[in-house]
Amino acid sequence: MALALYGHPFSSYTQKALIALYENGTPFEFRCIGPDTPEHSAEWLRRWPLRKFPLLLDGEREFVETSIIIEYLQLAYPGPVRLIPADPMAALNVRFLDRFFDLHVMEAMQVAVDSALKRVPTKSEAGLALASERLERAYAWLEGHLAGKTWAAGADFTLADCAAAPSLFYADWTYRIPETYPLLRAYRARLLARPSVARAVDEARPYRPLFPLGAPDRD
Ligand SMILES: N[C@@H](CCC(=O)N[C@@H](CS)C(=O)NCC(=O)O)C(=O)O
Repeated sequence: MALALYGHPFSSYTQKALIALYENGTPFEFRCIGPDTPEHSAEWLRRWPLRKFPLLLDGEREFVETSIIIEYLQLAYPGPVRLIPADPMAALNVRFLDRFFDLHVMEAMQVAVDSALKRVPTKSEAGLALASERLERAYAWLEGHLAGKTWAAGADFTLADCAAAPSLFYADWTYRIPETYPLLRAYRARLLARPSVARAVDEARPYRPLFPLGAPDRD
């Protein structure tokens, strides 16, 4: 098998890449980075000493950064679901939305997680407050943006939705999407019902106790 993905099922960015692979039924081997498979951790770190996963391996060629991984999949392993539109202006919009979810949803949520794990010199309560403030701004923008859309960029499921699914999943656990944002809540529910996303969420289910803020008893 040519493709291998190094990552962890509970990791939001690993899920982003998994969703893209599942969308097109692209064959690959999953190499879990964890205590039971030190050989995978060693190989991942040898190939990417910056210590961020996932990492995609295609033969001897490696790719990191999930947006780049998904761009590569679209180029080298295109399938029925076109994750980056062919039209350059439509593609630009998808790339913008992908950045929005990574930078303003995933990273905002990460502030709370990092403070809870004591990875940054911010107390847990302050980290959660800061994350909630940033997420509230992102949610408000998304509520306006999603009017009349099925998926993040419109009618088609794209790279932006691969980024949206795990970021909104964990963001909602961190700072629940208020009922005043019904379009955003419905979009998150639509993502969860999508088979590629449902599969990634199911595979991560056994690891929920790892969520540093305490996982709620719901998806
Ligand atoms: N921008 C990167 C972010 C990757 C990332 O932050 N991955 C997390 C796992 S979800 C990670 O490697 N965390 C390990 C660490 O920060 O030590 C991407 O899109 O791939």
